[in-house]
Amino acid sequence: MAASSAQQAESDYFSNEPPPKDLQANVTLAREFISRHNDEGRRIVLVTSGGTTVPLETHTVRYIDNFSAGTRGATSAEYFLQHGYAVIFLHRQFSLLPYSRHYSHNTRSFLDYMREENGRVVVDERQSADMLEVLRQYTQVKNQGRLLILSFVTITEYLWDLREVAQLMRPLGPRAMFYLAAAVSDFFVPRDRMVEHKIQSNEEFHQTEGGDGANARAPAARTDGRKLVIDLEPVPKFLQQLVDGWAPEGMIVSFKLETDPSILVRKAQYSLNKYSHTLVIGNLLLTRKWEVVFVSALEGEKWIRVPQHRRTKSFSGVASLVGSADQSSKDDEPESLLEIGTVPRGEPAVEIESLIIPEIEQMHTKYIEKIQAKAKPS
Ligand code: 9Z3
Repeated sequence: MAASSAQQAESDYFSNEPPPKDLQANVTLAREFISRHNDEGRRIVLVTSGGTTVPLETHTVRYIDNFSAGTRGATSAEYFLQHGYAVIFLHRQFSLLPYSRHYSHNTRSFLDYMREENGRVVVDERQSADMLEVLRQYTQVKNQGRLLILSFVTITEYLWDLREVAQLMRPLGPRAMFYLAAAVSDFFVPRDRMVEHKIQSNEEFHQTEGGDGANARAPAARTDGRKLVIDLEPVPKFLQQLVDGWAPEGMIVSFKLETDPSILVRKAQYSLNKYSHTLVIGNLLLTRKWEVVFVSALEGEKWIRVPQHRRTKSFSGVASLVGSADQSSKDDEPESLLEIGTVPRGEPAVEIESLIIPEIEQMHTKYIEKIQAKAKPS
């Protein structure tokens, strides 16, 4: 898309879609966080995580959602923190969080990690060593003020937050990184095509009007007889604006999710060519926990895989802060694909993010050197 039409799409979108209520509070927190870490010369990564919703009504009862539980984002954030980054964690409200993800298991309550002893709550001995390790890392990060947690729910909230935070990160130049792991909706209901009240299934109570009275366009989600008809519009492609306008010197890592293996690399390559950013990480829905493909101008196509015998779902150790490789409550893989219990004793399971983040850190170092070299007068 030409720069001017991307700009036009941006200005149309943000003038039609109202900002989230907590935008100013988020901006205030982010501004302080960014300026403190910038003064200390630290690298900052914005990690986006979890899925965006697409509300169908202004007073939202129904919405469209996606599968993402935020495992990739929350796990990656921990490894970035381990590598010294300051992390802004922009996540879907109630999706997984760094550190606490180890204890928000889909089949286990956090209360299962505790027991009563002489009228007091204590951590079960079998969990204690692992939990101490997680707690130490969490406490250190917290004391150093290196993790800022912000949240969104809808696609519009996500885009407003992304734009504001990216613009605040501009002064960091190449020390800023964007790691866009959130599963972002490609389609949405524009505000002027959204019905105000709950869509009625009972024909006797059908609404007759759309959003803005006489000038209203046909509502995007409406009933037609007894059917619910939803016709969504495309979300403008904001990667272009991020690359060119919001934080042009930052390193940008986007994710491409597919379900058809035969098109994954092509789609990742297409995205890289289109937006000319640093890296696209391709992953498939069913194998995303143990293989991804890096597609970049620097290194072409490069697969990263967890070795077969180090993949597991059930491992709960934290020797390398691994936790369970899958804590998603919305996951959809058949269990058999996850090779439960295949990790032999003494060989802790490996989370793929523990392989991804060091690679990206190295790319970031090269990226910073390249931008700094360009900026030096010859
Ligand atoms: C990803 O591909 C993430 O890796 C996952 C992580 C969403 C698969 P989980 O939360 O899953 O760990 O269960 N994110 C996709 C980001 C996205 O929506 N990309 C757009 C696309 O694929 C382009 S920017 O078209």
